[in-house]
Amino acid sequence: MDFDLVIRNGTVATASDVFKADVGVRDGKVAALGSGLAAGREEIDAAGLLVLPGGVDGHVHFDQPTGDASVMADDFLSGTRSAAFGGTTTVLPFACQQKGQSLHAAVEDYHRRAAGKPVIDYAFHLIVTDPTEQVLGQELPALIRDGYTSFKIYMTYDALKLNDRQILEVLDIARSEGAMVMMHAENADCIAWLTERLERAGQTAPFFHGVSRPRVAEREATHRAISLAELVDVPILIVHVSGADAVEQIRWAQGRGLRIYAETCPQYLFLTADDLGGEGFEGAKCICSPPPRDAANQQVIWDGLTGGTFQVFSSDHAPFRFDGPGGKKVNGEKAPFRCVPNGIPGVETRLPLLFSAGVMTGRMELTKFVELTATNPARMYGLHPRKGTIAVGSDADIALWDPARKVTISNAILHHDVDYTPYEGIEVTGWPVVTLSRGEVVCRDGALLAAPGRGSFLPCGLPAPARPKGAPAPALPF
Ligand code: DUC
Ligand code: ZN
Ligand code: ZN
Ligand code: ZN
Repeated sequence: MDFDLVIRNGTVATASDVFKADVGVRDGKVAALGSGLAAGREEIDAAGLLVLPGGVDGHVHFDQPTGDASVMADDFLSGTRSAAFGGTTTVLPFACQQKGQSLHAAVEDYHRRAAGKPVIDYAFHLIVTDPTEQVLGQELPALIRDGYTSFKIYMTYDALKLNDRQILEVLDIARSEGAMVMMHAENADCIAWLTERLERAGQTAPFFHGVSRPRVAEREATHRAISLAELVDVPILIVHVSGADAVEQIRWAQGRGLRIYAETCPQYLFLTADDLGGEGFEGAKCICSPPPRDAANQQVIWDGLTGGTFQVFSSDHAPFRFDGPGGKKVNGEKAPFRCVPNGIPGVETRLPLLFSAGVMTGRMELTKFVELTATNPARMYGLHPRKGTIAVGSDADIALWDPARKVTISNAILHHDVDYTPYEGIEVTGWPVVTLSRGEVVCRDGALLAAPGRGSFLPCGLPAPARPKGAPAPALPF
């Protein structure tokens, strides 16, 4: 038997095993794992390298209209290019419904935005902002059946948020259709009340963004989200968890046997509230929601990652330039924090940061790294085992990592269209040197080898983790 490609002499890691093996690829899929595989038309010598499943970034924003003068810096080309250079081979950006818009119109809009651009495979999460009878009764069930099997809902932001009654209605649809719900859990009224008080006191610099969104506002909404999900009897995934208080609620729910899943992101491990308080307007570079907390909360997030509270580690890449058009300064350098575009880039640095500070320090097992960054996101969103693992039959989405390579992160080496990185100057050990998507080399040693548009749209299956607790198990595949 021969192969299109054989990756030889590397150390393969999955979410459960680390082993020496050659990987044989045929027709874009992993066709064999073993030693002494027959020749491939192409061969890559991976001696000294780790052969990891390409990362699955389950939370990114590309080319998402904001509803004001701000403009996202990355589209589906620059965003997926940046992802690929960071060792990620699948992304799940959002297709956001605008109030008054049909869900179908939103989905079609985002497919147009993506057309001809992605260099790696992608699927969409929906964002449901306007759960009309039509949306709940027809559009959402139809889209779930068409492979849009996860959606996000917001408890804050006037343009996006649902009230508790609406949340119950959409959770009920998720339950009956088997979709995964992602929850943005922050209490909108607490934030609005604090923001007005801060503004009256003239406390509008970027630093006060963090003050306006305290952990208690996240804790309350997290608890409420859990309670609503318990009432409906449906699993949910709490996204971008920032600190100890929300973690405590999630552990409480998990300890009671509820299927409550959780995601966290690099900003909650590598940034603190102090980063919002830099010279002048510098802190705007780190404005995101929920905001970064402090060192003690970073430790709680680390413990939650290694200890099983969190299932997924995503970037929440929400790219705005600092100086450029539509960016952080779109309303001027004196703009109150409320008027600063909300979000930070990180799709390319997600994996190297966690690998270096987690795996290379001994804090996190390599298998855990793969589980959090590739396998579990694929499972949560109905893409496993096609994506997120290295197994016979899976897509040959693979990143070759040099675990010895030392890199100082700087924006000059990144491939997004943002003009800064919040992680400037951080030194990491370990870097992805070759990224393959369905057996094709997308990037190698700093060069992009893939044509825009080669990435495929992925309809998602119904995620097994979204099944309610008492639901019957699906039939075994044999
Ligand atoms: N939530 C996100 O998921 N991303 C950017 C901003 C936000 O509030
Ligand atoms: Zn349509
Ligand atoms: Zn959010
Ligand atoms: Zn996000």
